[in-house]
Amino acid sequence: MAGGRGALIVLEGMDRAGKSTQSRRLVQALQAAGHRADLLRFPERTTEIGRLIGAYLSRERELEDHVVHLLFSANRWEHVTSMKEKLHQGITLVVDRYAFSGVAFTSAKENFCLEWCKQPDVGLPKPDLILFLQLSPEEAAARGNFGRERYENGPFQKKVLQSFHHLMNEKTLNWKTMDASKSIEDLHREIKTVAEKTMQEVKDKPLGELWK
Ligand code: T5A
Ligand code: NA
Repeated sequence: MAGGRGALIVLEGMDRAGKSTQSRRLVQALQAAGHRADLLRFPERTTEIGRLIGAYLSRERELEDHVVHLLFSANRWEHVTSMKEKLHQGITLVVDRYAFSGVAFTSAKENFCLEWCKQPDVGLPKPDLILFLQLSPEEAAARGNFGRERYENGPFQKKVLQSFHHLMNEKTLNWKTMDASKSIEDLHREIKTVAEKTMQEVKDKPLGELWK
């Protein structure tokens, strides 16, 4: 393919770290610089599965913990065909949360191990870059709207952070930790620089499979 494939770039981090803000800014900046880039987010709440997840998160409905975990994973799998098509057409995908959130949140619950949590997402397109937006729970709580949805409480968030640290120790994945306490603009500039470098590096490399 002439221009090569697009990069799969994931933003992860604690709630309120600025993942959605930075994902949007990155896609806009890449497009403005003449790159082809699209924004994705998980959960993608517009599908049937996504609406069920949305109702669970807003506490409109209860679901058994294993069921919710598998639904979050299914919500990623239902987008895999279109993700692969876009990447192979040379479109870079910026993804607001991915399988790492899935594993970190469920494994923070009682009686869930990391290995069980990873299985449903094994084989998803493997990110070329995972940016972990780091922010202390105190700084996160000081940002808007914290505490309305399920999972948005301090003790649970601390367990989620521990799970993320376990996942970040895996050297087969390209994690980069970013200081999310910086201003939106400063953080954006840093993210754009690493993203463009990754896009250049992976364009002639095959797309990998996650945790395989
Ligand atoms: N989940 C998710 C699972 O359990 N399993 C899964 O598989 C997946 C994918 C929903 C929940 O689902 C869980 C994790 C979550 O609990 P969501 O819809 O992504 O996930 O959550 P949201 O509530 O939409 O987003 P977050 O709380 O994670 O926030 P963001 O996206 O990190 O932060 P953002 O950009 O919305 O910013 C938050 C606020 O801070 C300000 C913004 O203006 C905004 O007001 N802000 C800054 N302020 C100062 N300095 C900066 N640098 C700032 N950047 C942003
Ligand atoms: Na978000």
